[in-house]
Amino acid sequence: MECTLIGAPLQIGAGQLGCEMGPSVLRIAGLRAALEELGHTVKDVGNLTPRTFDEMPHPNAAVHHLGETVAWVEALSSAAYEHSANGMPIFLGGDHAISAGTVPGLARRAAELGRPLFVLWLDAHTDFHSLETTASGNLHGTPVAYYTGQAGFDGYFPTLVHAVPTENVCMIGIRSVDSAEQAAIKRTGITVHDMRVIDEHGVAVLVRNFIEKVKAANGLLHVSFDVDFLEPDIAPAVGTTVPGGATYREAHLIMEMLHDSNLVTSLDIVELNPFLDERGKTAKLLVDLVASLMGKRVMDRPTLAG
Ligand code: NNH
Ligand code: MN
Ligand code: MN
Ligand code: MN
Repeated sequence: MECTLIGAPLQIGAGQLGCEMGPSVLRIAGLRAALEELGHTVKDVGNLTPRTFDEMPHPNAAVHHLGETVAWVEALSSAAYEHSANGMPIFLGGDHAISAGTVPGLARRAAELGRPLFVLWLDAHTDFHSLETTASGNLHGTPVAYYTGQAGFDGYFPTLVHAVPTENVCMIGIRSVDSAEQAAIKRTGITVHDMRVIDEHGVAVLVRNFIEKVKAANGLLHVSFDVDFLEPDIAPAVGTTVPGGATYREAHLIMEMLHDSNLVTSLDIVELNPFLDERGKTAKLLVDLVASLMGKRVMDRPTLAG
């Protein structure tokens, strides 16, 4: 498969600086070599840069860096559309606000292909705030509300042409939800598997059910991987660690099952803050997880996920 690496060094969507270094450190940790070892061809198009922007005020005074975020969303949406024409785009974040650009660009591609886009959101958080409800004002907490077409972005974020139906979004790993998000998400078709659901059922059945749904609809599948999905002990390099995250094997199993499904067409790796890492350990784990998603396995075995 042809993989395209697209760096998106956006950091002001998060509450702490440092995600700007994410793309560089994912490259330094050996992402290209890991993919090539699996037989993929890799094209690294370098890092995106947004157009010049003016800062945009918002009635919610907590909201910050809105103008800069909007410029990135535009650049990312175009890049996602362009680089999804063939092969597999892998977006190297950057904070999670990048998904407010990547997902709409991919949704435009899906619409052109006449296929529905599905999103697997691996995260401790639901990122379902509108510009009105966010209390932190950190725009990495808003992408899902935006790309599913919820109210409260008009006149600020680019007009959304291809919203992802909420029924096509599945979240796994959730363990920190603000009350406004909780209230809003309940009114949607989003599948939210919090850690309790993982504890009770295991990740395999959750992933298998979603894979079946995507397969039945002949969908494209975008995976958005927030570092804080993982247990902080194994992945400390993120500004918003929440205890009780996915274990090493749970994360690998999800990636391995997704690989076997043959459905994944694009990927975001977001929220890596190398300033907080311990000798590159989080970055190396992320490279290993991408390798599992792209076909690395311990032993050849019959496919169970299909
Ligand atoms: N819900 C919180 C906020 O909006 C936290 C969001 N932080 C994240 N999301 N890291 O993945 O500020
Ligand atoms: Mn997130
Ligand atoms: Mn169109
Ligand atoms: Mn998160």
